[in-house]
Amino acid sequence: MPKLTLYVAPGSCARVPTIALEEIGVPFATELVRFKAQQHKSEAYRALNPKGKVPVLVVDSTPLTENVAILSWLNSRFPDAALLPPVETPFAQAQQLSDLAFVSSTLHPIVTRIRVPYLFGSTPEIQADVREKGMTAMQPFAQLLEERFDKGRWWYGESWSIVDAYLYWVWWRIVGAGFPVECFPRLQDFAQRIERRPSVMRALAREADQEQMLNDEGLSLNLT
Ligand SMILES: N[C@@H](CCC(=O)N[C@@H](CS)C(=O)NCC(=O)O)C(=O)O
Repeated sequence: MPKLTLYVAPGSCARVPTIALEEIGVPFATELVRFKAQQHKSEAYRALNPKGKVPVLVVDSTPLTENVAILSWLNSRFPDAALLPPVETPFAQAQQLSDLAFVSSTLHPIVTRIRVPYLFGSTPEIQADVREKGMTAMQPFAQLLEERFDKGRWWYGESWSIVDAYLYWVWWRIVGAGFPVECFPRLQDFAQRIERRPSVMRALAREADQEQMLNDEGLSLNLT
């Protein structure tokens, strides 16, 4: 069994591989990255991930970055956990990669504009505009998800997958920013349903502990 260490920050997208690891049930350690102390920009952290972001999964002593890569590797290394529904062909595998990439490359950057608009503009006016444009850009995708969850419980119908975990994190981040939840009842149901999944509950409990640790150190960012 490889030694697994996941670098995390509470409220961040590191929640997704945390859920994946909880779902697999393999032993793993977490390392808390203190954003407020700029730990992710330190030389030591950049040696692990030159992009200065979480998550990083260290497998034995080798780091793997990017959610899509981490989730894909976990899925192929631990097939019994069925993080993605089993597929027969390379094309079907590419379709699953497309689904993960949709969340990572299309939705996640919109979340960033909504939640951290100061990365994209230096005046309050520009930041408000970036945030507003992010909210507008998210609308058709939320509608797409609403329709998808009208047809099935999860992204792949009856089969829960790690795509759901990633979508859940996106939803949780935008709801915390005032996205109009009331327009998307299926998505709300979906979020409540996934929050009852034991792996998700364990991942959220880990985050609560990490948040407590940051609070005690005066380094909480209070991400909701
Ligand atoms: N494409 C990367 C995105 C990672 C990312 O944006 N991580 C955020 C947290 S959700 C981060 O580390 N932000 C800190 C920063 O940019 O300063 C992935 O999927 O792993």
